Amino acid sequence: MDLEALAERVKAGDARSVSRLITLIENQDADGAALLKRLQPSNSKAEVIGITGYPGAGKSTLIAQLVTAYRRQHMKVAILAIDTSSPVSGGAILGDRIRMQEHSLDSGVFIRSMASRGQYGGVARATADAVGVLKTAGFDIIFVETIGVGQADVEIASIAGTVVVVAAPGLGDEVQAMKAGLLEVAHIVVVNKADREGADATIRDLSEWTARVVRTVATKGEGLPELIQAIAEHQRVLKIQDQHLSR
Ligand SMILES: Nc1nc2c(ncn2[C@@H]2O[C@H](COP(=O)(O)OP(=O)(O)OP(=O)(O)O)[C@@H](O)[C@H]2O)c(=O)[nH]1
Ligand SMILES: [Mg+2]
Repeated sequence: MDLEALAERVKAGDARSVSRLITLIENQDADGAALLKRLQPSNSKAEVIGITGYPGAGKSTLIAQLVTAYRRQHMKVAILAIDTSSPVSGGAILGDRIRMQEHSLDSGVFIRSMASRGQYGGVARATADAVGVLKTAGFDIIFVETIGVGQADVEIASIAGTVVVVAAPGLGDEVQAMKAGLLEVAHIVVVNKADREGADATIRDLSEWTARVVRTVATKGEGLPELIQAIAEHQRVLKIQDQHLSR
């Protein structure tokens, strides 16, 4: 394999090469590791946004909407879906699928799913490395979609600058479980499916636990401007913190 050539194509943002390198990393290939080392460090200013929450809460649908908004600002967007059953295109209603199909033809959008394969510590490692590759490839916004169960809660916090936890009404026990894990790492909590019964109660409940709760109906785009603003505000805080640290 011509590692030098692959490195150059990754740096140029070539999607197939980016995908190839991520596969090498996933397979814990020695060439992949060597290439990764060669590509670091990057002076990327990418915003890494973790979108996590229970299966079916609407994470992919929300991401599809966010991608549309960021593309309007001409940002290059990448999506890594880790162990989700519906990596962005799947599981969504027809309307979402059509919207994501648009994205899949858009060279400014890179979509990739990754399996954690249940390896202890493997999710964090491979995901962090894949994010590194995407930064090198020049993406401005990198979404990491994970199911927020078990260890993934903590791992997403080490990878993403902004962690968005997605809840939905009617989860009951699952919302209780979230309080113990996910909410501790959340910067923004989204109550999606606000068109469903019980949304107000879920919002009230979660508001007691966290400062920033955003109400959305992802399928209709409701609450999306508020979510985009909340993400931008948090990213601004991160950048100010970084400046202080680098002084
Ligand atoms: N009523 C309603 N349905 C929604 C809303 N957002 C998403 N859905 C639907 O909920 C289902 C699951 O949405 P996804 O976006 O695939 O959810 P997800 O969290 O990515 O699911 P996994 O990746 O499997 O964990 C789809 O059928 C969506 O159309 C919403 O705001 N209201
Ligand atoms: Mg999904």
